[in-house]
Amino acid sequence: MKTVFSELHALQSVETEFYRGKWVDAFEIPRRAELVLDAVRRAGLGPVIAPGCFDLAPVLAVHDAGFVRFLETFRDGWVNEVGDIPAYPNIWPPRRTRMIPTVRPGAELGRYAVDMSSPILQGTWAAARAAVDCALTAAGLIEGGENAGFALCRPPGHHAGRDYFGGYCFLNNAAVAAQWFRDAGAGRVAVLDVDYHHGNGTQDIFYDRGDVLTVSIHADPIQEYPYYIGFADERGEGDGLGANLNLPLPWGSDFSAWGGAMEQALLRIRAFAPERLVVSLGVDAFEGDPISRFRLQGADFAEIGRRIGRLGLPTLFVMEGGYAIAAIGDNVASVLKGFQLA
Ligand code: 6XA
Ligand code: ZN
Repeated sequence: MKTVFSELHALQSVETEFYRGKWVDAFEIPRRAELVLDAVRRAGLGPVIAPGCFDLAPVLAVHDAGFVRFLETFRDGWVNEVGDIPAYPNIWPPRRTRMIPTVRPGAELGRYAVDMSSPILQGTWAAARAAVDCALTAAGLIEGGENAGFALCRPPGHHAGRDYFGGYCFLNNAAVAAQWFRDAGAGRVAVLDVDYHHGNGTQDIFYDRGDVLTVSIHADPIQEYPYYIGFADERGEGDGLGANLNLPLPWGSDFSAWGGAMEQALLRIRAFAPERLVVSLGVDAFEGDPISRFRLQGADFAEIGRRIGRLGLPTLFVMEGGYAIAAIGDNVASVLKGFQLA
């Protein structure tokens, strides 16, 4: 399987992040992607290629045009007003506001941000676009007949919704690719999100759609980010009723619980009979992850890959979270090798 990787990911880089009331060393750092790249090379997964350049049409097929324009143009106004510094929101519109546009970058930032974990930097837009390009390039390989591809996306994407960003995510790489598969002719597409955190943005984007099944195995939102969304009774709405499956698990869950949830996920995916599968591949369910509280072991990741491989579907893996620096590479490579050997 080919890996699609862009050096431009490194443009999204901060030293610190606000975590549990303090500024601490950042978890979502460029080194993560470099370590994953090293590991897939060491594992002999296949060639590593650079992404092609896509226009904004596939992004606009899942994201709000005003939001995309904001991400693209925000920095000019911000730098002009406050200088060339990372942009963190410090105000958010309350419920029931009329959302009337303002002329101030800081106010627009709060309109679209859901938290403080995704500062907009000078290079954020280029990095986020390159990540989407990686996802679309890997999707294109599958459209061209390959059975799988790995988009080594950074920044990640699954917390980005139609018109909001947060949780280190700006554009929803997996959702853009899933929609692109639909537009390329796939009748049904499934997204399986194995990241420790609920894929709230992906769920939200496809919530009223019956043609894209969204399935997520994640920490219970009553205890864990992104909170507020990701509960088991969220099943989709309208045409999408039944096409969203959430499998929340409590803190401390190991593979006996996680693997059981995965069986339910796979049953649902099989029943849906998609023509393409997109896997939001976070490896932060690992026991050693510094911001997560599941207990998956290294060997469990190979088993995850094998089980996905046994679906026998053309599969696009899209990188999401995972912050255990010493293990992120091996854990990602294990999933992909497990898939290949299934
Ligand atoms: C924000 C936590 C963001 C979670 C990032 C992640 N403090 N999402 O790994 O999958
Ligand atoms: Zn995560």
